[in-house]
Amino acid sequence: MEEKTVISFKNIPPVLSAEKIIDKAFRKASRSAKAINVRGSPLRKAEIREKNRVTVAWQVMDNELTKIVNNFPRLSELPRFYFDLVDLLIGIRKLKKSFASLNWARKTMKRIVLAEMKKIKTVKSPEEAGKVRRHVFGRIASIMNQIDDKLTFLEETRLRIKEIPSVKEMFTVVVAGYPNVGKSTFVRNISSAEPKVDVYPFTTKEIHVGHTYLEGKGSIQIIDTPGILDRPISKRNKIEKQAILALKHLANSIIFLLDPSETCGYSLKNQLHLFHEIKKLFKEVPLVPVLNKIDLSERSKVERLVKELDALTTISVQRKRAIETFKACMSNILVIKKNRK
Ligand SMILES: Nc1nc2c(ncn2[C@@H]2O[C@H](COP(=O)(O)OP(=O)(O)OP(=O)(O)O)[C@@H](O)[C@H]2O)c(=O)[nH]1
Ligand SMILES: [Mg+2]
Repeated sequence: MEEKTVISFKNIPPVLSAEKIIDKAFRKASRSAKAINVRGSPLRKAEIREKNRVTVAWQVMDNELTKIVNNFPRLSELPRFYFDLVDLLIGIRKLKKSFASLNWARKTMKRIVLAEMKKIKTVKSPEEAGKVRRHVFGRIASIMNQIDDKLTFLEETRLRIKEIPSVKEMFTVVVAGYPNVGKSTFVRNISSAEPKVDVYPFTTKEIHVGHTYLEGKGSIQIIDTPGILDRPISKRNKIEKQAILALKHLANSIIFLLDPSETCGYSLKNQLHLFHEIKKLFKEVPLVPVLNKIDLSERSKVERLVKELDALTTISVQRKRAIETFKACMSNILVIKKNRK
């Protein structure tokens, strides 16, 4: 499969506040009007200057709003994983509404400016021309202020989605399991990813992407996910749901980590129940159970589990040799069943 980056949200330029856009527009308009050299009566000069000032201010605002909308990736063109992730983290409906408000502001400003421009042509004195211009400025600034909350929301969105890692279109292994079972430690050990590891559950709050090279298979992508609890989807929090999205949209193969020692703070019974649920939910994707924290687990319990799950792999992620052995046989364990978009 061709290796290509599907999407990146990292380079969206900052979204300015209404106040900053208004400021920029009015300053540019003032500079532009001063720079034009007009001949004729004082009334004619005022008319041309004020018209120029209105046009420039309006165009700067219109441009800024157009740029904001265009700088965000088109929601309808987002691959499913990103679409669902943005929906989960931000809300697609709210985003669409914000873009619609920006478009509304552009249309309304245009209508106001075109109508008021006609008035400037009919003024009887330079003062009157200035008055019309100030009136237009007031109205377009008010439109901008009406969408300020949308601009703030879009800037917050930009900062949030900037953190979403780029997932490549290549063979992908998603590492999942209960919280605190050692997923991130495992991913750190087998790939280039460096997710945080800590003693408490839900240390990992979003997905992390790493890569590793496997003999015979080449470069593959490894994804660390937040822990998932064994409970109905409606009860799951946003952190757990991100793991479900990675499993649903990205996994060519799933490594399901179990902690028989239960030092993660969750019973093996619950972990196994989740394992079977995930197996049912994603039946088309090969699911590989891996037993971790063997150093802390009772031997007989581990042996029983190996038989029950047909789990070929038992590891203790801190023992480097076990990890090397695991990597060596990973190609055989991770059967490619299908490629995903
Ligand atoms: N003794 C022992 N400790 C381990 C092993 N694997 C992980 N740990 C420890 O278990 C704790 C949790 O490890 P993480 O890698 O953060 O677990 P996680 O599954 O990513 O946790 P969440 O991100 O919270 O879901 C850390 O203190 C690790 O050092 C292991 O094989 N043996
Ligand atoms: Mg983790």
